[in-house]
Amino acid sequence: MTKRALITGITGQDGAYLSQFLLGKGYEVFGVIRRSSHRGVEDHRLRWLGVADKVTLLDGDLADLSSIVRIMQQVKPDEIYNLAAQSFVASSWQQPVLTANITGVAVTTMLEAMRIVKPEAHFYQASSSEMFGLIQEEMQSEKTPFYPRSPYAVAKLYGHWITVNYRESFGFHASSGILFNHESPLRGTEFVTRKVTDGVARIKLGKAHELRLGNIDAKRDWGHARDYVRAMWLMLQQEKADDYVVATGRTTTVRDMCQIAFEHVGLDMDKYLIIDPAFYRPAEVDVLLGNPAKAQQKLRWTAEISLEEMIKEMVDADLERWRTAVDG
Ligand code: NAP
Ligand code: F7E
Repeated sequence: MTKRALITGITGQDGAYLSQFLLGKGYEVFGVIRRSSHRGVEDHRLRWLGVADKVTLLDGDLADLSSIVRIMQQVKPDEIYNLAAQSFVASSWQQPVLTANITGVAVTTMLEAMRIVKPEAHFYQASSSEMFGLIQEEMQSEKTPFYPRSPYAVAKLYGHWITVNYRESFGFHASSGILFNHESPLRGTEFVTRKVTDGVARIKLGKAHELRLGNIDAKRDWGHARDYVRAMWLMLQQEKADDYVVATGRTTTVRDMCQIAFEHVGLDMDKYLIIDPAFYRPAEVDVLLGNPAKAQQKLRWTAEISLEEMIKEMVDADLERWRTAVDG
């Protein structure tokens, strides 16, 4: 029987890659799409991957339980991937209540809809390494205590624990993936990797003359979204639901990541990079480094794409976009 997957956040980076992955496994893929006055552009990532015509998009919003219940009744999914969120950490200080509602409380909306319609479905919650925040251990694993440092991270912590709670309260097959930063050519341009690769591409093509960044001493454990959506799927194929850290086990400064991008196009970073305090955060997560041992052992998952390969792929994709941009 063909398996049916429901993805919230299908129009985002991970939703697009996960759709492509699940379609490749023969799934029927459904996604929640929220109403926008910019109809026609929301599915640009799905189109970029060539899968927009192969998925079914259904109108709904995580702020609206009734829309989620109706979608759940229509789809009757075997697997539910809850990827929708206000996911930009910096914006979570500008819109803290919305972030709490969508990134946090709406996880309960998803779990309640599942409880009403399809309690036997397998559920994935997109938890985040941001929950470790002010790190309590040098390498963060499933056992490391959390210390969130932004309204986003606080909301994710709620989503994480309510997922654990429904698993323990109702026996739900509900897993939480504590994913470290993962990027791709489909990353939003507000996130630092894509801001860098897009900026480097524009500088190379003479369309920009500088790149303004905030704290370039921050360190992140960066992987590729294509690798990370595979880990999400693997979690839902296990006999028992559980929580997993998904990471590469390597951490790099923003400065060094930026250097890879500039070097790839033969430019001297120091000539273009400007430190702009406007991009500093009220509270910073200085360093993250994940320990993926459990995912490696139990899921047989490992990150396959290196930071260098990924940044080069992203720069090349941005060069191509700007070369062919009609208004560029
Ligand atoms: P993203 O590109 O920002 O995508 C977020 C998705 O959520 C978009 O499809 C967005 O729809 C949707 N969404 C936002 N508010 C919604 C609402 N009220 N109702 C329905 N949909 C809504 O994020 P991503 O990078 O793919 O990340 C996917 C998930 O993993 C997020 O939960 C994120 O917090 C989490 N995460 C990401 C990373 C990472 O490094 N990428 C790491 C750990 C965890 P629109 O297109 O309409 O805006
Ligand atoms: O920042 C520093 C910034 O916005 C990374 C989300 O997917 O991953 C992401 O959250 C670092 C921070 O990602 C700029 O201060 C310096 O230390 O790319 P980012 P993030 O905040 O780590 C986690 C795992 C998630 O769950 C989130 O959803 O880079 N930085 N200068 C900058 N960051 C940005 N955005 N822009 C700058 O100019």
